[in-house]
Amino acid sequence: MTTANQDINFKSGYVAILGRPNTGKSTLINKIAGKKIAITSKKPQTTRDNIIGVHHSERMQIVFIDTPGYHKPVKKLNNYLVGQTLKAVKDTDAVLVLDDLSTKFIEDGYSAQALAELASRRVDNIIIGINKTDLPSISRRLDDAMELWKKQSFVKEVVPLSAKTGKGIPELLKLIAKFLPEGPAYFPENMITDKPKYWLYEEFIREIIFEELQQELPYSSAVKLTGFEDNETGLHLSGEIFVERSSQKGMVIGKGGKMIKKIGTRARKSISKREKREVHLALQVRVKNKWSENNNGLKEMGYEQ
Ligand SMILES: Nc1nc2c(ncn2[C@@H]2O[C@H](COP(=O)(O)OP(=O)(O)O)[C@@H](O)[C@H]2O)c(=O)[nH]1
Ligand SMILES: [Mg+2]
Repeated sequence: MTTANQDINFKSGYVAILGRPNTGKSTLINKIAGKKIAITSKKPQTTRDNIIGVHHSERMQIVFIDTPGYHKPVKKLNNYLVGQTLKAVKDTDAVLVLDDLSTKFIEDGYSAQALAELASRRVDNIIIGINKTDLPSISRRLDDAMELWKKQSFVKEVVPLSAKTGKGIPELLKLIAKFLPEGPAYFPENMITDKPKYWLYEEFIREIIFEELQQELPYSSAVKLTGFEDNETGLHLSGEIFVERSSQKGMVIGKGGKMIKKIGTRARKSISKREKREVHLALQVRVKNKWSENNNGLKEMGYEQ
């Protein structure tokens, strides 16, 4: 008996998604995986780990890796994010560099172009995805941008995309197939990510923190799930939000506990929507002095190199 996966023509491989912060990498991997596995936000540097999202089809399997994005390291945490991004590029069959044409001023020198060049030193197959083409401001400039990218010798393909609407994704998958070797599937068909459920829930809570809190606070926050019980009355979760200073703790809790209540309610609804079931969530706020600035702090929050 043969299954699709044992078919000699079956193809499989890894594709890392690289790009400046906010170009839509996490939005794209969610669309490809068909379910929310990576959190997204209007704020840059939301993603902190490499996240695998698997595309399954009858003839191939593509394992995409969402990365935190390349940017100038300022704190230890930024160092970690950049390290994760570079790690993802290793041993991949192709790299997809997302460009959203929106960054006019590159303060740290890493334009989409510089990133693509950096990746091309490690991987032969560089694909450029021009994302957010659903926005008129971008679609207007699409032809010119594609022309420019195609002139680059290290670029194999250029594809217009909208991670938001899904436009261009079938074409992208087809292009990638050309670069994949024949081989068996790496992941079983029902598996769309490598991350465990508790990790996803921590991330869903962190996403709300990015939406509700301003300035440095989201970047100083980490979430740890401390309780996880699954029974007939629903999912019972408890977690801790870590910040770096006691003044920040006050802001996360808010006047009369208003803010922490809001975060808890929104996170509960978001997890409940994904799991399509009742969720109970209890949150506490704790201070871990300057955790994002030293190796021990990072390790404690689960960000280990
Ligand atoms: N209009 C539009 N917005 C997008 C698209 N892809 C992502 N975004 C938005 O861009 C922001 C950053 O997206 P995210 O996936 O978090 O970017 P990442 O930092 O590269 O992972 C979010 O507000 C997304 O909703 C797209 O195709 N079209
Ligand atoms: Mg992201």
